[in-house]
Amino acid sequence: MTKLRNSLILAAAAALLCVPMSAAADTSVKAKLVEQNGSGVSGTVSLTALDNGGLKVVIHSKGLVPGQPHAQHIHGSAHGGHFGCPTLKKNDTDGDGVLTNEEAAGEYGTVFLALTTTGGATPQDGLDVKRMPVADSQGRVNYERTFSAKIVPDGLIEHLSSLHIVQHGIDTNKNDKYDVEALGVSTFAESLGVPNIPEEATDPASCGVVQGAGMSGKPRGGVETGGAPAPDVNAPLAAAGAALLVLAAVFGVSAAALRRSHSADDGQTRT
Ligand SMILES: [Cu+2]
Repeated sequence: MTKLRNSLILAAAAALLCVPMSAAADTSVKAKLVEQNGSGVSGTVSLTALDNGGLKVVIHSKGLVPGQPHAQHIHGSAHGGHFGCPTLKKNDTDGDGVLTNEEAAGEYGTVFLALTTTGGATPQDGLDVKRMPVADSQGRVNYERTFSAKIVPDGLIEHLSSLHIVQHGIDTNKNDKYDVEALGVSTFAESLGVPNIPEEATDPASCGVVQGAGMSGKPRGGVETGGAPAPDVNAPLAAAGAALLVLAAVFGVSAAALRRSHSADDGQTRT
């Protein structure tokens, strides 16, 4: 009896503190974006679960590649798996000093919600760079969108405190664009049958873990984080194929140029 009453009191207290165990009131969590791949990107994210089932996402970030689209996603899992942000030390499995999307995905998990500017927001929309924010001439992205309850995937609100946000797109050779001369082609895109996408376009540029009130008492690098990725990690990759075609179309404008530089550059291309 006492136990039951205690949990009721805890539940009430949690509700008052806006811990996301109830959808009865707007709940806000924040994340701080930190650079990946030495991109110099930083920023803040706030995620607000609205009482109508929607989700408001606000991102302010800087240090991105000016004038370039940056694919951005909420990563995480409907099972509440605690994926975290990758590090070079832990996740650069080929030791080349650059974290590819494949190397990082084991850490940050699947695309849960694609942070597009309009339209759909499924993993399939995840690389549709035409609907991703473009950094301004100073490399800033200020993004705000409220996703309706219909768009927000099942399980996301429930796991609001164990999500993270990833922005993609880096410029390692500092020429203000994504090009294959820098890191070669994206093997991630290639594995989905889409050649000639610069790896720079898909490599992670920033990552931020939600600092949710509901997680404050728990260690962030729990058992789930340290373990193997959940079996569904690779499932959305196939689904991302369609979006990658869009990505290819966007970069297809200069496909001839890409091919030229690629073949001229074979000695330096990463393998
Ligand atoms: Cu992502």
